[in-house]
Amino acid sequence: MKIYLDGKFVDSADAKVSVFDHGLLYGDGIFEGIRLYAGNVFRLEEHLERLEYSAKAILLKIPLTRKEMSDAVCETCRRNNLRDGYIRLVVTRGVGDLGLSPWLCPNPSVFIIADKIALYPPEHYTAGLSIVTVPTRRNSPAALPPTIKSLNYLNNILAKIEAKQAGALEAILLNDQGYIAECTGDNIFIVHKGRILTPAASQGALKGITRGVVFDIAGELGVPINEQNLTRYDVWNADESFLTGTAAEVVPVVKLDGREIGTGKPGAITGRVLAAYRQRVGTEGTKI
Ligand code: PXG
Repeated sequence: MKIYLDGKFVDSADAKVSVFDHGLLYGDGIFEGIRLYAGNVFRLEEHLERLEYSAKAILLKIPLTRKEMSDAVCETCRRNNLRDGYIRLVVTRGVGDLGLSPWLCPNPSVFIIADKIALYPPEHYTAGLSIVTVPTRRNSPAALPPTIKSLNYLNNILAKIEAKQAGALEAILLNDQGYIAECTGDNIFIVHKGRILTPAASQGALKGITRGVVFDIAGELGVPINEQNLTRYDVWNADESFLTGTAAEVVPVVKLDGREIGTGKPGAITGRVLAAYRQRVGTEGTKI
């Protein structure tokens, strides 16, 4: 496998970053997880825009222009003869002496991994997920804005551990006010009386690219969609629920905290959204 690392393509065995990289020492950096479908990178411009917004928020200067970054992503896919896969784009603060200050690091580091994707088992989509609410709260936007896709994922990892310990594959994290924020690596939606509802990003969610596509799809399908504060009670009493993310795409949720959602089977609107999503990923995108 060939990895893009600071302007060069190197073998994965040689794709190494320093122990002095502040991305490793302090989680000081940002990333994107992107999908390649049939030789087309899905929503590449939106991912690169979000990367730039994350960089701005942490005062990190990405050493590549948008066009150079886009070319580097496509070239990494081509060098690996990849047609379908997963692209991990990371920008770290770079190498610097010990100490929190980003000014210790003159050169941010950029690397891009393009690999095969381990797809979720099909039964997740046919049977739906059973998930739980976990005690760990989502980072407060006033402390570490969840809209920054940063290398600090410990908040999400703690929630993932709690989900696993409770025998579930995924966790809902509440925000510091007790409203639903998101899951560990996915946004959450419910369907109630024919409307699709999801928490606003200001409630502690990442502005997911897949989430944005669901807004487009809902418009196209003529299903009303709104951002709204949601509680666990709202999910328990929803007709349907689903999660969205680059890796998971659109996955039905059929149980939360031991309460069946709707019929306890993946819902009809969820099915239509998933079908429309799969149609889009097969036809849109930036040709590598
Ligand atoms: N919330 C969080 C906290 C995420 O990390 C999403 C929502 C969904 O966003 P997108 O833009 O993907 O619709 C994410 C996405 C990985 C991986 O390798 C993580 C994500 C996406 C792809 C891969 O862990 N997180």
